[in-house]
Amino acid sequence: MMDQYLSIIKNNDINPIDLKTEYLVNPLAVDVNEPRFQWTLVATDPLKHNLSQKAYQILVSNDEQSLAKNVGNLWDTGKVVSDQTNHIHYKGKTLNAGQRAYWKVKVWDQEDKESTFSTVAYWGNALINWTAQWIGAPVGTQKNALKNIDEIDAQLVKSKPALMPVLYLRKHFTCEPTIKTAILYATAQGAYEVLLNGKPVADDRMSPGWTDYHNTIQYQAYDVTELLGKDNALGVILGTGWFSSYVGYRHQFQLYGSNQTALLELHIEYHNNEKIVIKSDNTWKVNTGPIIYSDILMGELYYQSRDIGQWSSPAYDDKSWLPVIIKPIDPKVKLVTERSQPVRVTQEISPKTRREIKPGVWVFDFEQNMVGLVKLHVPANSKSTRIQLRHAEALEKDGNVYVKNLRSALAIDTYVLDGNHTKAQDFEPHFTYHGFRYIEITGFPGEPQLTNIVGRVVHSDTPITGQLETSSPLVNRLHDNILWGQKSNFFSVPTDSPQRDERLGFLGDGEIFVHTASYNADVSAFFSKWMRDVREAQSSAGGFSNVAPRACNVVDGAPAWGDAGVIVPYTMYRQYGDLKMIEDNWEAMNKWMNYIGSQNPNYIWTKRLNNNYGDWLQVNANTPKEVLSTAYYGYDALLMSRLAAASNRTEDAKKYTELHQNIANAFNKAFVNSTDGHIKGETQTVYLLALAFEMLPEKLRPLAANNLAENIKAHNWHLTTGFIGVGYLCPVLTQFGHNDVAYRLLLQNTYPSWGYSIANNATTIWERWDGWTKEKGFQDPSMNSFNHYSLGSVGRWLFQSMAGIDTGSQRNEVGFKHILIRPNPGQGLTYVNASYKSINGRIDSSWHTSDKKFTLKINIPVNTRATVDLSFAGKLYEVGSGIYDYNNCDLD
Ligand code: RAM
Repeated sequence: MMDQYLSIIKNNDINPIDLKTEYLVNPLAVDVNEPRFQWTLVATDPLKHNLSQKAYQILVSNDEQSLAKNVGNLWDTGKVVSDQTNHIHYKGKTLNAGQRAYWKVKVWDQEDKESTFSTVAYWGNALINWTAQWIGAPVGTQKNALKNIDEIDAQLVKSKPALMPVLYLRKHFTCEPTIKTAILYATAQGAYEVLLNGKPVADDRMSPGWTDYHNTIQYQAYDVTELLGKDNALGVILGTGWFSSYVGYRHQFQLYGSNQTALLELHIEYHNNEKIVIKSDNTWKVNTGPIIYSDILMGELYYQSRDIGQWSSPAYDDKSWLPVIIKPIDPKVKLVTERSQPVRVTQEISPKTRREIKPGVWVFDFEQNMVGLVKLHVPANSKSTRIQLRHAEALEKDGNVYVKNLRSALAIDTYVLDGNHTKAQDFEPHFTYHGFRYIEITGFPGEPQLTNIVGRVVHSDTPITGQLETSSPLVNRLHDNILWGQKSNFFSVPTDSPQRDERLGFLGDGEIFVHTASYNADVSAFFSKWMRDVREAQSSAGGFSNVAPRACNVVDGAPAWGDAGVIVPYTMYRQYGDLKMIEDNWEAMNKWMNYIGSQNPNYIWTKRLNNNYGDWLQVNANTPKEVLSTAYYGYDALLMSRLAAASNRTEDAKKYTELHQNIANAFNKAFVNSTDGHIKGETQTVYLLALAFEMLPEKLRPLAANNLAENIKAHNWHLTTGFIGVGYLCPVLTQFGHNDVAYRLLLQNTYPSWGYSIANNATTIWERWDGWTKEKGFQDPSMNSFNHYSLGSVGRWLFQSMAGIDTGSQRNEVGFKHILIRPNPGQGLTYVNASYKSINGRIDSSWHTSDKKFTLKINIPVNTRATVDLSFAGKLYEVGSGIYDYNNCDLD
């Protein structure tokens, strides 16, 4: 039997793995029509070349048993001759609400040899008709729980009305022991965690995630089959979350409402196919407990004396609890399935050093700026005490934590212990998160040791896809810092900062970083979710917003900010081959184009500039705002023409190509010297945008590129770009013949440069080039985040141009189906090892140089082809899958 199995494996060349549905691994609730399937292929023998998929067969069944017998009772595609491995739409029988479907795939290789079937994947259909009711606490319950707290806490909650006790909701119920499946659907106006019989049903945090709760609320689905018994209790911990915490800046709170509520339906199916539903309704009970508040920006306050014991176990006596209040579902608010990976703890970091800076005040250093929370381990028999943790990104000169740049975010977690515990205990906050590298602890019983705390890294759990290592410690640290910036700020939405009061989904930051983000991690689902937020935030006139969800900063989007509405879908199409992205956003993108076009008939974008930020946070190099805005308008038109062509909108493709041309003509006339290619403003950014966005006639491009290089030289090989120009800096220099200048900037370590922050111990990307300087110390704390990803948008160049891993960007070459390997070695680096797990499989590219010779080793995934462009050595190859070596190519 075993031999036979092995011979099947050996007999064919490729096997499908990593099955996903709508970009996710086994999502339990999906509400798109015709969800899309994907897999990747691996070679049985990694040394073989030119392997591809000739055909596939997908089977979908409503139960695992049928599928095990190779019966697809919902869909059997039969053998489909196609090399497609992703974005394959389900076209089988319609699923019922909540129904689960199992699927697997087998493939035929280039010689028509058949693989075995893959392992089984599944997805659950959305819960279409909710019948539960929102449940919460009677008026006054939370206020009452604020009585009799310590004076210091009473003062705080008085001055900050959004600080509200967390609610505990519970329901006791019984069921038969013959359970086949049990799926819990849950959400909240607030943030929630569910326990079933005392055990958490999942490890996600801050669910249901951030959306514009006025219009759309995500719900989660959890398989709780294993947790159910005969006698059960469901328990919900319900905090304020984005719904009613302090959110954004200017002390804003309760943006969506002041009363937190939860909504749940537990669908249980017995083996005899009978179904019961336990749902949130007026039979539930509610109480407050030990968490006095848990606020996104302010932190958590915990009173152990108010512990309510095993409150979510079935046997718990809830006689003293209050009946809940109920609220019907508002049909105007859409309940949608969670579109992306949830926020989770992804890593734990121990502090590296500790110092007692004053008697009883300890500062711990994690040596890594991060996002998340601290778990505190308190030894047994500790006396009653009040332990306070303050979070900070930096230290003052005297060793105290520097918290001024947090603005009004307190970022303090406090545990008031009752001293009655003979066992050691762990504490961590629930519905808050902090951006920090340092912790200040006061009130710890005895001397806190390094082992008493651990940093837990929390963010949207997008799978890491990029690996990069080079001969330069500076570049390695830069890559790490960029990745940390991404992890720290991809928190349900792509935020600008994780530590101060703000943490908003700025579109400008998103558009400039999205390409880099897509190399570092699989952000296909994450940006699918965010584009829904972006569309929802679009004004009726067609203006994309400055931030999405549109909260706190409610104006329409500025140039380079609003344009994210076009640039993000384009980047998703380019990186993942996602045509649905185009369909989902086409109308909104068109509206945006008309929003600009209708008021700027001369093609120079001077009206509807909104908060025009220009090249935000540049270094003494003000890019004229109309040059920047018009260049972006031109770029939008260019991308729209490509998206139209990709989606067979021939007329639109023509229209937008013409529009791009008209804008470019107007741009040249208004801003460009047609003999020497000088551009109004004379900043690095004006050249970068004009070149990157194809605004200049061919003959002016080399001249403009020289002007750019001259400008950099005149700044003694330093950049002067802000958030916007920086994204195009290295890519444009490399593309237009100044790769050497790109490397000079990359490896620069005096101000302003990436290296300067690294020389000053940065472990994340700073918001400003001068966040801290030797001469001036900290920048103005009113806007000085040390964990912002925008200036890290050079990350894509590290993969795309330095390591040379890119997708062919012609039509049908998107999504790394046809790969472009085009490494650009440069002075100062002797080797680069990189890999990228694309939607079409993992690509490796490693090169090293010695004695003016260049050696490259690549691995091209099954079912793709690559152009290997070593133009600098006069070489060009077309290859299929497999490992290839190109040894000792001449560098000069
Ligand atoms: C600040 C931040 C943010 C940026 C806006 C314009 O709030 O730097 O990242 O997008 O300004």
